[in-house]
Amino acid sequence: MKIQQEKISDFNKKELENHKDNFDFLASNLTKNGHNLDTILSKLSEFQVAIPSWALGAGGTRFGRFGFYGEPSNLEEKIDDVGILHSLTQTAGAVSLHIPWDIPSDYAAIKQKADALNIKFDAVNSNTFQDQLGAKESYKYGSLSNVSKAVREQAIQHNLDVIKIGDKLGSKALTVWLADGSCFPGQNNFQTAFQNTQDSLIDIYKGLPEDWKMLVEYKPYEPNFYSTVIQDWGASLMLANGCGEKAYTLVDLGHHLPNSNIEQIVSILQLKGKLGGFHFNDSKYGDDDLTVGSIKPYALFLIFNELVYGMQNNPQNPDLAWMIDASHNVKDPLEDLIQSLEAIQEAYAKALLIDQDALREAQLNNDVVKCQEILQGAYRTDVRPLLEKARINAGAVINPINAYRALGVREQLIKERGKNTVATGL
Ligand code: PSV
Ligand code: MN
Repeated sequence: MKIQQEKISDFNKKELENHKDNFDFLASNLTKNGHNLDTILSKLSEFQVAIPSWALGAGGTRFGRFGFYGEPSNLEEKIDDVGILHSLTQTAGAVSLHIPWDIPSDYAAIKQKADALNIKFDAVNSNTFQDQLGAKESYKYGSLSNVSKAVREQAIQHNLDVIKIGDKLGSKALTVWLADGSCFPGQNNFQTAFQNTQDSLIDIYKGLPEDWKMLVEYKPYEPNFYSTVIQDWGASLMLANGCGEKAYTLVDLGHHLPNSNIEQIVSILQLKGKLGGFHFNDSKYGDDDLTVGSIKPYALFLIFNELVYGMQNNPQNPDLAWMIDASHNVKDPLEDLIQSLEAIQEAYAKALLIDQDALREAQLNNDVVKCQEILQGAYRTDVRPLLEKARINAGAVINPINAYRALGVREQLIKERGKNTVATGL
């Protein structure tokens, strides 16, 4: 299914008047306060977030999976779904593939499809957390960290193969997330596991094309529940530094112990030029992979405050690979992703409203109250009309969820694909 541009224009006509009233009110307030709306609007339009190929079907939990009708059953259909999201929002101009869930059978055809929908291939993700049918070695006791050289070699080779696949599609980064760790004290020698991981990552790093990055993702627990080899940003940064300048740390919002100060982690990594990628989601307890901004929108805003500061003040840090990493059991996955995209844009827009000079001055004067007023003033601004305007400018719809429902996208997908399709992924 492809959403025609005229359907978007028709839909916008109905909501334009309402949008205009809200936008004019906000625009006049922001302009009075010295904001340059054109700059903010163009930053919002430029901000593109990759959709992970595994979030387009219903996610499961270890207690079961409730499928969603009309799920994409192959890579072509997944790209179509990203195309739908991108037409409605114009903020989802990339897809992030997970290998081997999404190995293209026809590279030229997949590339052509993605090009036609204006979708780029962002970081490719390797998978050494599941055994593949027919694989010689098992990852039950780890992959890059395994005590067995044969297992490590298989996992290294998989990552090198993933790079080759990504290269054919135009990706420029490999994301490595390891489930490696231990479930019980004494099961692993921490130092051996870490050193094996470092050595394996170096071997993968040697296979990176010149213009590629390697992104090392950390996570404190799950599926291992006593220790994880790359448990936090410190471990990730050490491993990245041990590989070289093309290796970076990747922050996934759900991969922190409760109450971790993620904005501080993000800030310091940017200072050191070592923040390479970012996975968005939200959580109440652990790596819950809920819709971005659904639980802790203020925390997301504070993180964006640091990201914006870094983008403006840390030229030593490269452009980041942005991706949504969420998937769950109860919502229509496309509606969920639309909500996540909106929450990301909203947090970004609010962060762009922070008067950085005034904040700096208040910090230098130790005016703690003023600092809080500045941050919360920006956070309390209802920026939704700005997001709508950015979407109109980019040729997207004013209200993507309304449009998705009014256009009967899911119904159409069910008609085309049937009720019993299952997307590859978790
Ligand atoms: C692991 O929890 C993770 O965050 C990694 O990024 C994986 O690639 C992704 O989720 C899907 O399993
Ligand atoms: Mn992740």
